[in-house]
Amino acid sequence: MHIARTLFFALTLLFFACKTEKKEQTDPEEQAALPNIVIIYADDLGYGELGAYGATELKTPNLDHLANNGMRFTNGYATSATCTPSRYALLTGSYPWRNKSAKILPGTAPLIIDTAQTTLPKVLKQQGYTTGIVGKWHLGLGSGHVDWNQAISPGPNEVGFDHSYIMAATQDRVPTVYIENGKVDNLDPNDPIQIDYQKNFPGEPTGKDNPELLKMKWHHGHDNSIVNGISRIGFMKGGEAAKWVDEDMADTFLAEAKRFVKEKKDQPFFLYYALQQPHVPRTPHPRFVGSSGMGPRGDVIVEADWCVGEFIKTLEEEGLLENTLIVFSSDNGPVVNDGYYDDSVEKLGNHKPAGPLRGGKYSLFEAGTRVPFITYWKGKITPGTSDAMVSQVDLLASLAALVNSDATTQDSQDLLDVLLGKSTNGRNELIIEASTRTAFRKGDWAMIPPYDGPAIIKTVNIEIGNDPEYQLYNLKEDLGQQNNLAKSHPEKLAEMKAAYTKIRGIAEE
Ligand code: NG6
Ligand code: CA
Repeated sequence: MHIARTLFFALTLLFFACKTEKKEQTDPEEQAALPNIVIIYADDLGYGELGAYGATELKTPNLDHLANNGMRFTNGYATSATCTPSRYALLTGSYPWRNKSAKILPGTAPLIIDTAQTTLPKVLKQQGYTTGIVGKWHLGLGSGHVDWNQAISPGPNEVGFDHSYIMAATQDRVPTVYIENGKVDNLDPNDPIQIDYQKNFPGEPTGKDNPELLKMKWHHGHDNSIVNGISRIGFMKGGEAAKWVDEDMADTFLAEAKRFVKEKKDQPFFLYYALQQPHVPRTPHPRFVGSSGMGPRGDVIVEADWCVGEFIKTLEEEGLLENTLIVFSSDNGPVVNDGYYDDSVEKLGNHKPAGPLRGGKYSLFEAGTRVPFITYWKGKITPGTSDAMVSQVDLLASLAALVNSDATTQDSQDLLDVLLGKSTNGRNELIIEASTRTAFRKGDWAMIPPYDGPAIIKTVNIEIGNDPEYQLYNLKEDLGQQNNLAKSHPEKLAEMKAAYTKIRGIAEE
């Protein structure tokens, strides 16, 4: 009896405690004060690609508008020089090198975010936000073998997103279908999807064996299944009705992003709008073909810029622009030839995708991870340029602070005031990653530890930072990383090594 009464008392207390907590989180007045948050994330867009970042040959008026009327960061970083690890850090606030699975994933890879892990959408959801992702995922799906014909789980909806409309991996990897809330969109059950990354399905054409079927030829890799005249990475059979039309992808994602905003506008929302451009295969809608004079790579950047403009217009029409913080960035640096013959090299002209930086995608040099990084909030952010160092890994703690949550992680720093242009006190130091190698940025200095392997990936023509010796650069005097000061500045090198080792948790050599 006594136990029963105590239990009843305890349960009653718990009930009221939960109720009070819930009430606090969903107080309509507090909620009304919370701004919407949109992260627009490009795929492989380099530091020098936008007018606002010095591009003269490409026209990007909509992104320039955001940059020129918001904060334009000159030291804004993706955590990694490739996609999956950067996206992992963006959503989890955790450095990707802490997770061994955070490397470029095939379309069949299992989800690499633990469903118990803190994530940005979860943090925002806890504060009453409706959360959505539209666009590229590339963080794995399921927990082992995925049956694409059934509900696919866990995925974005299990790590904090209320709504998801995604491509599983990349535009150049199978499955080439959209997935809405764990279900392949437009799938005909009589034509089930089969995916294999090891071997082809008997009788199915491939880029390697059937070049006559291709409208865009592969240069390296990308010689497996053919979808819409483009051969991809991985083999796929079935799912004809569900296959995307590459040229419509930008419009499809834009329509979904707009739909999300229109449907969710009555409560604070978070939208992660992950554009597919200018990743390969570059397939501009016919409206944009020839728009840049630079071939498909330039054309899809113009297309992406247009999408951003249209999206902003929707926010404006819905009366949401003054109450929405927009963050724009890219998952890694630029690559011109990433595996298809698409005229990008031939028609590049004077355009410099990396701007003044050395390297590109896959590189430990600056162009691998230093990317356009813009925050825009009409009426709230005073336009300006900030040289403060900020990383995408900081968005979790910073946006948590914005919504009155104290959520944080080991690696994410609360740089909200920096992002809003109220402070120039950015990060002191940062680890950057490229294909499991890491390097270090502290103050004006960048250090790359010695790594074996080729200095250049020849197929993509990018210097990736490998060198048998330590490299040390003073970025203030030498942004293009031409003068290795490791030998002439032994004290600085020692200081950098010590600080790097402390965070990276590996023994100094
Ligand atoms: C590489 C692909 C490249 C691209 C990249 C992922 C080859 C030879 N290259 O392995 O084309 O798909 O993976 O890009 O297959 S990312 O932006 O998603 O990281
Ligand atoms: Ca990428």
